[in-house]
Amino acid sequence: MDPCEPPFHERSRRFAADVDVLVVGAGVSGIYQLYRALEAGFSAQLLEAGGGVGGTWYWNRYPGARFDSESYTYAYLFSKELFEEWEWREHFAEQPETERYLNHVVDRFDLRRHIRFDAKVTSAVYDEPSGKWTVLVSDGTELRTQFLIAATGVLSVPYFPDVPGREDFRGEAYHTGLWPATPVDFGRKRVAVIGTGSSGVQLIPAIAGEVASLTVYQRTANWCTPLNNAPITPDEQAQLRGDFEAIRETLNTSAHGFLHVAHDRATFDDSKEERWAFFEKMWNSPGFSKLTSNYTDLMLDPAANAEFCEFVAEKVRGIVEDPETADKLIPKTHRFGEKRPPFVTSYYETYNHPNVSLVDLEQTPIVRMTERGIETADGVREFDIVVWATGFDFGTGALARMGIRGRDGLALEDHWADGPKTFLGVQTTDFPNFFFPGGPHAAAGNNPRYNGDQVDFITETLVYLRDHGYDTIEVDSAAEEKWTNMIDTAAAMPPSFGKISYYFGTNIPGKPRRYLLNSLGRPKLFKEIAKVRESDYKAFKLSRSASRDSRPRPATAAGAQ
Ligand code: NA7
Repeated sequence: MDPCEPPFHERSRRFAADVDVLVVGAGVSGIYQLYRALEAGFSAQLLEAGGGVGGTWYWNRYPGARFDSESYTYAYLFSKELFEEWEWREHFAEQPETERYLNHVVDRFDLRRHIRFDAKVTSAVYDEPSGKWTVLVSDGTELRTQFLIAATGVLSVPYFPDVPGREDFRGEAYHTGLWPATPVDFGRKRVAVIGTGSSGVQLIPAIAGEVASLTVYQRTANWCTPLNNAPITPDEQAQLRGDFEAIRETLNTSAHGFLHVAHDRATFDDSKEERWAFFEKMWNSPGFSKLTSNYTDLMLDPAANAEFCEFVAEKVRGIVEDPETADKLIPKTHRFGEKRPPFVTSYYETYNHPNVSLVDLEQTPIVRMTERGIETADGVREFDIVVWATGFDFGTGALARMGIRGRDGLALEDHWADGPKTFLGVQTTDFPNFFFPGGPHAAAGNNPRYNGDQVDFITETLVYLRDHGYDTIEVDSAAEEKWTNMIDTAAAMPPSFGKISYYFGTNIPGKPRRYLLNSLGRPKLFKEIAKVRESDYKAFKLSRSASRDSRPRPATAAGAQ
């Protein structure tokens, strides 16, 4: 069936709203949600704040930005034809290729006419009598929708640290997450990069060859390991096409959403010599396989993790010629995988360039920005360009800034003042008919895979409501409490990310320290979704708002454990 026919304005307005489904955000999840809603026969529209599709892959267009999940594992799997016709050039595609791909998808499935660009949602208010949402857009327009689906992403609100004098700097200043469409001219410029997370360490080697000087301001060293990117050969392309069904099956069922094969041995099953040989294999393996295919106890046994860290530290010392710089680049305060590990291409090698230097902010913290540069405890350095690679308000940042108001005008940001409360990372109490796939609490791993699971579940839920004559859905508070408690409890146990990671909101001053992923991951998500199905949505209150003779069903939390 063509998912886009007939267009939404020709459909029956079965919920007497402007649209049945309003999606916010044209990133990977939002595009998929739009596709699925249309395919299921709902009228749907998508609002996007940016001028084009892509979400993360629209805003993060800094030099060096690329996937660190394999391209074909990150891409959509809903269409065999799409999978077969799009040939990714590299195992880990660069941002322009991904942006092209997402534009291709939107045009291939005729979705563009359902998308409004430069349309930032400024408020979304639930209207209790009608059971619909009223959404205000930055251009002054107003829309009414039966179901509001915020696919606004977890890494979509860039974070600028509150450095005194930040606005005083007179040179060019950029954030990696808000990169301009016009290429930045780094040629022969004195450049500072602040931040050495995944974005900073991708950008740094990509511009080092162009600049007059590059000064990297590092607050915390990271355990960077090679991405090991390569072009996809014609033989590999043919194999990918041939293996589509098997690839889809693996990606749709695996815990982390990767194709990597898990190892079957623990660290100390092997002698040191065998371990080092295995770690060498890991060092040369693609992207996240250092986490997913490493020794089984890597994230469970600190002594095992320390072995891998020792191996990586040896590698850094072997690559970086200046021992003092090498030492600064080796993390001292956290283990591998305790923070989100970046995957790099020639990152450590960059510090061997004579025009590249590293400032360790642990030793010499930033005091302030001046008109001409950056002042640390060590004095002022002058720059033409400063790049803030300082991260994002992860997980809840966008949702908390959209002016979302649920029952009785309750602000989502107040409802979540102590951290998000969700069920399956898709709904929260007091916000009926509101969903947020790709937000907090879903799972962990290859992001589009588990966000796609949520989109599939939401679409299935909307169809269930339609088929059973309901038009209002709200998660039961007991189900939400159980899911949220499960997230918090599991987060305190290995192999969860550490409390120092931004997955706990730690990078944002004043943000509650609550886990924003789900460390029990996709297996738990799948299990609970199955329970919802089997129990006929017992974890939700379903009602008919048309006549407002709301008949909430008995509230139970059978869907949550
Ligand atoms: P990250 O991973 O949050 O990295 C942000 C970096 O900015 C990190 O090195 C921070 O140091 C640094 N930072 C933050 N605040 C400051 C201040 N005040 N001074 C100096 N340095 C600071 O964001 P990315 O954009 O790199 O990556 C985000 C995700 O995008 C990534 O995980 C992938 O999923 C894609 P810190 O470590 O906090 O000391």
